[in-house]
Amino acid sequence: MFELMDGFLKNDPISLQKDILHHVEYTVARSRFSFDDFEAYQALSHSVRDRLIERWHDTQQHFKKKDPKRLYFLSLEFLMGRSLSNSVINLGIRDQCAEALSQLGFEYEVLAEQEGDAALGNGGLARLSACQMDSLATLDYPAWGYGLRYQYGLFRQIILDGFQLEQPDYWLNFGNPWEIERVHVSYPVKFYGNVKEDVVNGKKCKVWIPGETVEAVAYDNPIPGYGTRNTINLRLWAAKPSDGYDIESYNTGDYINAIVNRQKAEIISNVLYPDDRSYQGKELRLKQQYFFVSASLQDIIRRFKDVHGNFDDFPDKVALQLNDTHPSISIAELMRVLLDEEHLGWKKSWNIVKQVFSFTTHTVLPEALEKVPVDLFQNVLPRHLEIIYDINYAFMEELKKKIGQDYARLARMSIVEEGATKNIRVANLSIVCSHTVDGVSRAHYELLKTRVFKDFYELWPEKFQYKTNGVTQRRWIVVSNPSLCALISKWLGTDSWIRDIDLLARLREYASNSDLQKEWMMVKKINKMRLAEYIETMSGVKVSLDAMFDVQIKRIHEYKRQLLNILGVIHRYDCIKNMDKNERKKVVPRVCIIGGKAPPGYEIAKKIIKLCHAVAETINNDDDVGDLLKLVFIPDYNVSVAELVIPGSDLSQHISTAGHEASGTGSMKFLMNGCLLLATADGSTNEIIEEIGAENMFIFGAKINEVLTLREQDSTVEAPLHFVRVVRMVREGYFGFKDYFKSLCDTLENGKDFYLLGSDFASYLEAQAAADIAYVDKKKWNEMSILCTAGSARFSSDRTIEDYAEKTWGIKPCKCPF
Ligand code: 26Q
Repeated sequence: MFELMDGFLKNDPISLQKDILHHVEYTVARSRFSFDDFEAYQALSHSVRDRLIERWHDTQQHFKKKDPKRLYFLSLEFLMGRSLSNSVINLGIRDQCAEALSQLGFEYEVLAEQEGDAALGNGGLARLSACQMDSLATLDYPAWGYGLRYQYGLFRQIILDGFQLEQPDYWLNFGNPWEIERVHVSYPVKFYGNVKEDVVNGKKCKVWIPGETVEAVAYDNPIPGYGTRNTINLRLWAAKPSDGYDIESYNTGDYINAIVNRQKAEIISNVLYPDDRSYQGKELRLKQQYFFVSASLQDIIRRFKDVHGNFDDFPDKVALQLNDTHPSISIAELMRVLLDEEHLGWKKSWNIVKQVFSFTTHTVLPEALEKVPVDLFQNVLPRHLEIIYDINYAFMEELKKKIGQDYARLARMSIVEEGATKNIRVANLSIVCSHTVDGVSRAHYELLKTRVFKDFYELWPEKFQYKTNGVTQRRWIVVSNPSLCALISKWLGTDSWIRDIDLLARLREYASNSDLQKEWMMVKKINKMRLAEYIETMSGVKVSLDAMFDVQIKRIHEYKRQLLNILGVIHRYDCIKNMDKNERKKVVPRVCIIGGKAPPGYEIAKKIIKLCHAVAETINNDDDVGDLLKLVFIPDYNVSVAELVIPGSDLSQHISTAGHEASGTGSMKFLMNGCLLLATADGSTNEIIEEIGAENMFIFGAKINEVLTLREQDSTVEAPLHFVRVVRMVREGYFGFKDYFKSLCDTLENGKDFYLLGSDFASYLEAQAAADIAYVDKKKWNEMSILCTAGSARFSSDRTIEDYAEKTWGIKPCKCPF
C-alpha cells in the first residue's frame, strides 16, 4: 500500500493520499468512503508519524554508529502544544499534505485544529524546553529529552461568571498518535525501605533495601528537525505497577484489594503539579522527581554500557542538563549507582558526577528555591539522603579550608538547612555538584551573582554563566504566521532564515520601503481578522480591526502585574468618559486583551482574573464608549491559543516589576511577529533594547537597582492621584463585587504595594500614551514593526542551543545522512 522512495515513504500528494486512506481504513478503522474531520486528522497524523519513525530510526542508528557525546536534557515539564502542524513544517510536507487532503474533500487547516495541546508543563520553563528540543533536532545535535508522561496535563481554565474554575486535562482521552509506547523499555524504580551495611569483594559498602517498586514504561515522542533528516527523541515515563508491587496483599489472599492497591502505583505519573513556587515538600512531588530521574539514568547508563566496558569515558560521552532543580535528585542517584551498584568508590564516583551535570536556574527569588524536608527524604529515599549528607560533609570541609570559620556563611551555603524543620536545599546541591550554573538572561545572571547565589559566585566565579533564552522561529513564525513567513522569504529572496536566523537582520534595509510596509500591514490585518473572529466566538465581543490590539498573555502572577494593566484600562476608560466629542475624535481605539491561568491555590491571582471580567463587563456594555475601548479576557490560554493571538497583536505588554522576571520568552515571540513591546527593563528586555533600540519600544518603570530603595520608601511616598483614583473606583464598587475586591485593593495601599504598581503607574501611562501617538503614524509604526522582526535573530533558541553546546555541554552536531 505505501509508496516507497529509495526505501523511504514518498512525500508527493498521491502517495500521501494513499497512506491517509490506508490509515483511515486500517488504523482508525473507518470506511474510506465516510470519515469525518477528526478521523481524517487521525489518519493524516499516522501518515506523518510513519515518516517521523523512519527518520527517528535512521537518526538513532547513526548516533549509535558514531557514538558521539550525547546531551540528556532532564525536565519535569515540556509544553509541546500541537504536533501535526509542527511536524509537517519540519518535514517540509505541508503543501503536499494540503493537496492530498483537498482532493479528498478536507481542508488541512481545519484538520490541524482538531488536535488538542500536549500541555505537560506550566509556562515559560516548559515551553522553553519544547523550543530547545526543536533547535537541538534542527541543529543535528545528538540529544535526548527525558520527562514524565502525565495523564493529566496542566488544568483547563473555565471561566464561570468571571471566576476561574479548574478542570482536569485528560489529554489522552482521544488517543495520542504522536507517541510510541515501548512496552519492552521499562525499568524498576524503588522507594522507601532502609539502608544496610554489607561487604562486597572484601570491601564495606551500603545496600539499600527498598520497600516499594514501581515500573517506569517508556513512551517515545519523535522530534523532527527542520531541513534535516535528524529526528531526536523525547522519552517520557509512565508509572505502572511492577510484578513485585504489594506482594503482601496477594499472599494474604485479598485478591481484589491487591489489584486495587497495584493500581495505586500509577498515581506517580498521574498529574502535573501546577506551578506554585511556594508549594513545597510534598511526597508525591518528590516521588515524581525521583521516578523520572531513576528511569532516565538507568536508560542512559544501559546505552552507555552497551558500548563501553567501564566508566572512564562516561564524562566524555554523557552530558546531563538539569532544567531547574526539579531533576536534581539525579545527582544523588548517579552517585548511588556508581557507589553501590558499580562499586567505583567515592573518589572515582564523585569525579565522574562533578563532570557531567550542568544546571540552569529559572528563578529570581531566593524564597522560591526548592527545599525538601529531611524527614520526607529519609522516608522516601533513605540512601540518597545519606549520600547528600556525605557530599555536604566533603563540601563543608573544603569550604572551611577556603573561608575559615565564617559560620554564618557556612550555614548559608550548606546543602542542609538547619532549623525547626531540617531541609535539603536542592539548589545548593545542584550548584555544588554541577560544573556549570546558567542563568537565563544577562540581568538574571547579574542577580545570581550579586544576590541569589552570591556566596557561591564568590567561591566559584568560573562556574557561573548565562545563556539568554530563545524561542524557535519554526513554531513561532513558520507554523503560526504563514503569511508573514511567506512575506519575509519573498523580501529576503530566500527561506534560509528558517534555519539561519541571522539572515532576518537583512530586513532592516527595507524597513522604510513603502511596498514592504503595505504588504506587512496586510499580513497584520489578516492575522487581526483571525483573532477578532476568535474573540467574538470566545467572548461575544465584537472588536474593530482599526483599533490597536494590545495584548498581555502569560501566567497570572502579582509580579507580572496584570493588575497594573487593568488599572491602566480603568484609567483610559475614565479619561474617555470625561472627554467631549472633539477630544474623543483624537482617541486611538484599543482592544485590550488579557489571557492566562492563575495557579489554583493563588487567591490574589484569581481575584485579578475576576477584576478583569468585571471591568470588561462595564466597559464593553457602555455604548457611550463603543469601539474606543474594549477589554477581553481570553480563556484557557495555552500554546495553540498563543499561536493565534501573537501574530494578530499590535502591542504586547511585559511589565513585571524589575528584578522579578528571570528572562521572559513571550516577548521574543511577539518581537518575531513584528509586534511592538511595552515593557519594563526586566529579564531579557534589556537585551531586546540592545538589539532594536529603545526608540523602537515603549520602556517604562523603575530599573532593577532602584526597586529595593523604592520599596523602602513606599510607605512614606504618596501614590500619584490617578492611581489613587482608579484603585478607589475598584474599592468603592464601581465594577461591583466590592467586598470580594477589598483584599486585592489592600495589596496596593498603605505601604503594602510590594510590586510597586503605584510608583510605576505614571511612567506606565506615559509609555501607553507614547504607543498611542506612534500608532497614529502608520508609516512610522510599520517601520518599527519591521525592525522588531529584523532585530529578533538573537532571540532564536538556535542561538541559545549553539551556545550551550559549545560552552556548557561540549557536544558537536552529528548529522544523519539523507
Ligand atoms: C515547584 C514546586 C512544586 C510544584 C511546582 C513547582 C514549579 C513548577 C514550574 C516551580 C516553577 C515552575 C516554572 C517556572 C518557570 O516557568 N520559570 C520561568 O522560566 C522561563 C524560562 O527560563 C523564564 O523566561 C521566566 O522568566 C521564568 O519565570
